Amino acid sequence: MSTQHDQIFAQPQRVSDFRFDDKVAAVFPDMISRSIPGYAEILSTLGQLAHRFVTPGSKVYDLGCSLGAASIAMRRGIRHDDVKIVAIDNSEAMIRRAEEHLQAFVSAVPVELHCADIRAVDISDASMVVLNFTMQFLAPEDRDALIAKIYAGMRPGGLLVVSEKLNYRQPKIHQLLDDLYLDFKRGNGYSELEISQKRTALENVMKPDTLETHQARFAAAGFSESEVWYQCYRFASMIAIK
Ligand code: GEK
Repeated sequence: MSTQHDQIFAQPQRVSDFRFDDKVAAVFPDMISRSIPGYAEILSTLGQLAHRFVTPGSKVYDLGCSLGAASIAMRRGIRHDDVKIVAIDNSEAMIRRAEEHLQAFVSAVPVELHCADIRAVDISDASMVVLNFTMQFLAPEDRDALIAKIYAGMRPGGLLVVSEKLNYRQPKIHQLLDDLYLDFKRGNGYSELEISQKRTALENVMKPDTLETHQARFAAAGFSESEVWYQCYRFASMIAIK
């Protein structure tokens, strides 16, 4: 699968709100791997977690699947042939390309792709649910209901993985971890102009929560245990067990 270099914000432009359109979908693998520390490690751990948590005859959900990278990673770990992965994204450009990505890898585990809003889909009989950097794009007031719906649709003992960009409660810590994150982006070849224009584009679109908010939400939904398993600068991946 050819991957184009992300140059979307390289030239000065009148910046509008970020959208997951065709232009973004075309450069997405390059964009996400240069923008999220630990993205590759998080994906490979999703495979390990799928190996341990996905049970026979159950469903696995990849919510906000983009090009299907998490589904591809989980497929590698799943040990049962009567499992189905349901991968959902509301960007048509992403879903179209996800189809091609998934076909490029052979697997016995079927992946059903849907172009839909994750707030509107049914979740049932799930042994594993993944929100890999998706919930941050939902309106904050919709997040509690989404996690509660996921909990209700999961089998006991099932695993929820939520990876997100974070805000920190303490201002000096927040500033420091943000600065370190910007250094990470510079180190991956993004210019100051690209960094600042992308930031402006995301301002109204991506609203990070604090870790405390995430933890309280998992507990309120009924998850018996939750923890951060990966954290770097402004990013974390969390697990919650029903
Ligand atoms: C990965 N998980 O590579 N309903 C469905 N999809 C949505 C919604 C919604 N309400 N809101 C946003 N999306 C992927 C990466 S990217 C993360 C996920 C990022 C989709 C949106 O279209 C986009 O494809 C995805 O969530 C977020 O593991 O770009 O930082």
